Amino acid sequence: MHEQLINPTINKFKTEFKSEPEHIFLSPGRINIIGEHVDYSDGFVLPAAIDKYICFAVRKAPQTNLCTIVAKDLGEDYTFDVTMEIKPVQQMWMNYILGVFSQLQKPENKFCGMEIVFSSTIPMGAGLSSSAALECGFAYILNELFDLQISKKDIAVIGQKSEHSFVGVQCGIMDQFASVFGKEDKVIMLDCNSLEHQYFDADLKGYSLLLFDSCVKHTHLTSGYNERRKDVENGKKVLWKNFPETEKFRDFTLAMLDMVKEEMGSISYKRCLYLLKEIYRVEMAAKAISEGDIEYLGTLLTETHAGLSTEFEVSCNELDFLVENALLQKGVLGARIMGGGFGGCSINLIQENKAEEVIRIISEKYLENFNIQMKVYHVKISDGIKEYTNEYII
Ligand code: GAF
Repeated sequence: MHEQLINPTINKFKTEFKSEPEHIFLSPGRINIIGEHVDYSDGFVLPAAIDKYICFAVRKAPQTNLCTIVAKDLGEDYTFDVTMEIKPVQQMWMNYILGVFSQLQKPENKFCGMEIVFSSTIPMGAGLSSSAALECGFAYILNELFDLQISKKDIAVIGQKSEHSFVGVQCGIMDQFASVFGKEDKVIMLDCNSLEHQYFDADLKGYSLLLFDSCVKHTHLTSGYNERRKDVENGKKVLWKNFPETEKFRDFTLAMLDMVKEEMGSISYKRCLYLLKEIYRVEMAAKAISEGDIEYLGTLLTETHAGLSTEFEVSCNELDFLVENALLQKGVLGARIMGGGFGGCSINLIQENKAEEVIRIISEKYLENFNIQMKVYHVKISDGIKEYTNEYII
């Protein structure tokens, strides 16, 4: 990590600002074992932070009101005045940051200038939540540098709101929560309604979770993510109109859903059907992990893929191909598209000693069919955002 990420970020800081950074922060991406699209529907999710990070090298610049942010990997930078009104800008990456700053720009928070360089090992557009790592990383930095006393939960919520208001993606809370609350070797079982959560040991008993990147890039602003959310909101309206006593979306039953099928229309019906089944699957998956029933966990992952592909309709040919072919291989217990969909990675539950063979076969087939070289990520479940305090090795 030093060679690849931390040292180059520090070196860039030195050349840009002719000084040493005062702090280094690491903000991780995430995987999600199961529970897709249910984070905006009172569902449960099972994500975990991973050892792919955005690294921020940071220095306060008290002599000025200017905050300069250098996006090393993009070769771009942006400067804003911390005392001026903040509005969305053309550079999309900067909106994740400005959306956070605008929420914290209050009379009681006294900011000064800052110098920041960031660089990342989280592939962009691969469904590993580089955007949540950026938003929450920046909120975390402000909290530390200016002693804002924001709770970890609020850091996640501020990150999510930044996406809603400055980026235009109506995302749920899962990605931000995982980036902030991740714990080494633990999976988070998060209730997206109350934000109560518990940690599970990520012991997969000789199996591992491998990510196959389809290299089909997507962004939730244009992918159909917001549209799916609208379909779901329409469905919810009909459900609550007919069953006003129901407290949470997850309390609706499939029988109730069937009773309002006509009124809801086929699209919203399919979306809600997927969601109610997925919420149940997550509870079953948490039970399977805690009981060590890895085979059943695999079955649930594969069922999720079928739901995402046919009911929620967020897959694509490339991902269906990766999943279907992975499932044909010995040692693969389950596979599915991971994250919001429309591209990005599949997550595969594979027997550790069969992994190399599966990778070889799937890579070859994928290249042959789509002329795309699939990428493979072996990820380790890791801690959430933190300041990196080891002595910097340059
Ligand atoms: C994206 C969103 F940002 C999350 O909130 C979540 O809805 C996910 O897609 C699908 O589970 O990553």
